[in-house]
Amino acid sequence: MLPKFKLSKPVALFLALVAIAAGVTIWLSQRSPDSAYWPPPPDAAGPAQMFPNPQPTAELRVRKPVTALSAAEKTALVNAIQTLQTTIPEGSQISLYEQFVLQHVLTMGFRQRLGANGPARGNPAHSYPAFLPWHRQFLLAFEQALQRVDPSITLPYWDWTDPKALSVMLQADFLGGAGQGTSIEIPNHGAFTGGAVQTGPFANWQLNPALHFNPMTMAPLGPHLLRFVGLPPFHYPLPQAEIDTLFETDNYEVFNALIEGALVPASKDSGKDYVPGWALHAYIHSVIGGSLVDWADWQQGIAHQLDVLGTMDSIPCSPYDPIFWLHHANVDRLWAEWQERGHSGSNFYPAADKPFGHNLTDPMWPWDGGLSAPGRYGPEAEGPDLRDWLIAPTAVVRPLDRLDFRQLGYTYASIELP
Ligand SMILES: [Cu+2]
Repeated sequence: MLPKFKLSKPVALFLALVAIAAGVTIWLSQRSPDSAYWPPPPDAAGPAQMFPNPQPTAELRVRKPVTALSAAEKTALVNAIQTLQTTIPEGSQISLYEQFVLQHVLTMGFRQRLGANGPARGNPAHSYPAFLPWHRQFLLAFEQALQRVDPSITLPYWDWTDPKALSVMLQADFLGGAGQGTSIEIPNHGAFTGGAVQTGPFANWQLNPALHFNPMTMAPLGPHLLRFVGLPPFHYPLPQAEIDTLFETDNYEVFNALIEGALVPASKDSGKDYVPGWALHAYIHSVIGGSLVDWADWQQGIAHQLDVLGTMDSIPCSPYDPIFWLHHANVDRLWAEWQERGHSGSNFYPAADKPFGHNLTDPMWPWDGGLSAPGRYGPEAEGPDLRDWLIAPTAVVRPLDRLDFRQLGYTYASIELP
């Protein structure tokens, strides 16, 4: 039999308050800091569903800076590139790697006088709004081709402001050295050297002459990968301040033109916001490829190209140099960062009134299901018709489909994970 206690009213009240306080403390200690999910919904089956934390980035591949690659990662990337370059698919005249070069070359074939067919207008990949989504798709398709060789591969990116990144890429055990064997006289600057890449894994590539030419003269650039690294006026690295100007605009078309490099911020006294220029993406193509400029014009701030020297300086043929992919991964990264800073989604892409192929829901050649076809474009009129070599991709891709990079399964190391 239990003994009987008789509590006075104040003591009973005190004990009741202590009990409530203890209960509240225990309850508070057990609940998630994310109170939006408390209490659990009635149909929640267990703790996993009570505090959903999907971590959408957990399974994303992370594209890293080139300086962060291990020796094994560099070797895997080089080996996969070599496999694409030495594999000639059934029914193709050229390698898997060269199919990518060919797609890029044929984007130049949409000038009306060349006999293009279909609704596509302008260059599907350059000089217009689809520059960014077109190259995002191009890189993704290339990365997927590499992954079919080696599933561990993720494309690295070249941060143009990192002084170490260029020398890391140009090692003989990675992407090979700067070119050698050709002396170039630069007015007021003296003699510089460039030419065929003679060290590293791509030194004995035999480039297809129909896919390696000077787009200003249409003359062949020869059978070797050509580099003319750091020839004046193209200095490396780029100042961070130049990158910062990209993030000052909220306008997609301005951002796209700035990063492509055909537009630069104007000087304060000019009365304009932006003027034609040669910067960022276009400039870096010339840091590797070299380019002869008119010096008198250059000193006036006028970009006037006199001649193309190396592979990366030939915009149509530039994907032949494997550095292209690391360079364009950085273009894509900077767009991704701009999107992250309040410019994500289709409100930040033109919906209409652009040349066909550049509006939000226009299919982008060559991922347009055969809607458009380029005209004849290539180094020699009597040479092969490059259109006959193309194995057209079957996917249909619009700018809208390439705005959300995470949906494509990747992110960048420089983008803070949410
Ligand atoms: Cu391009």
